Amino acid sequence: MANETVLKRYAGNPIIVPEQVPGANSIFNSAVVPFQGRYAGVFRVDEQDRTMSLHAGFSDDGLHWDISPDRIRLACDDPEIATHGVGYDPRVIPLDGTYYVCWCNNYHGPTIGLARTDDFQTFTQLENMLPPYNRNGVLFPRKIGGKYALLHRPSDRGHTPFGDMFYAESPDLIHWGKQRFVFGTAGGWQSTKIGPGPVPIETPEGWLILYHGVLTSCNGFVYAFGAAILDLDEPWKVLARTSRYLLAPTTDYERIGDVPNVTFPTACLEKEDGELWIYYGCADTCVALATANIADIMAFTKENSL
Ligand code: M1P
Repeated sequence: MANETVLKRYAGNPIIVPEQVPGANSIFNSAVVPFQGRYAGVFRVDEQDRTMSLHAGFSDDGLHWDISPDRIRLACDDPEIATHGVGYDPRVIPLDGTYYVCWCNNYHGPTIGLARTDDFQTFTQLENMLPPYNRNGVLFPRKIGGKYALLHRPSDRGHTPFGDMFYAESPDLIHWGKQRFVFGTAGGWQSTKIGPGPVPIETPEGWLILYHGVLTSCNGFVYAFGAAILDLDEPWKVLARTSRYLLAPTTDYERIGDVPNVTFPTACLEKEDGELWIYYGCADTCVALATANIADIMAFTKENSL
């Protein structure tokens, strides 16, 4: 099965563009979830002063989004860690009857912040999950073995020419341990760094994850994405992982923008009959949608496993 037959780009791409928020330089790498019969999301909005901020938004159909012109103001009762909605690359995780937001926060350098919300109107900031430096983290959507579980990718302060994926777990979302290596770089499209993407999807055969893989060309990084299947009970054990990418920058909106040649998946919506809507940031400028069937991605991942 060819990757072009597994993932289909939505014909109306890009679905979210900077013009939707006054004062936005770009909107990309954003996270959406089903919410009260509609959809809600947390969006990465880089403002025209190039502050990176998080904005909330709502949609009836997952395609047309009403994104707040105002940055999310995180409530936080600890001034030592309060960061007031500055940050980027959010993931939103439905878990324990509420919604958690992980994002790249700033606490003496990039690290993984955590907040919760019940209504996407008010957000409470919690303890950062990891020490600096780290720019990609996503929680599993349920506890595993009675513990909260996290995929993340340690980094540096800069543009990080390396990166492997790790697992950690916690009894309380504050104290993290049981650090495990999940997987690292491989050849070609994933030779410089790899990192976690959307919330893992539970299937009978294992956790299906989409992850970004980066190569370094003579003109800089190229971000594509692939898939992997992780053990349900011990998710640091990799059951399969794509040797070929599922999607790489080929369209104008993926190739041309503030950072050219970036496709960066951050959210999925599970629709009827196993259909999956994959939201990905494009060229650090806009958001696009690709559709696929979960069974097809699973088959592709196993057929093309490293
Ligand atoms: O500009 C490309 C990407 O750079 C960062 O990714 P990384 O953490 O791999 O360095 C992020 O800002 C990402 O959003 C962006 O697409």
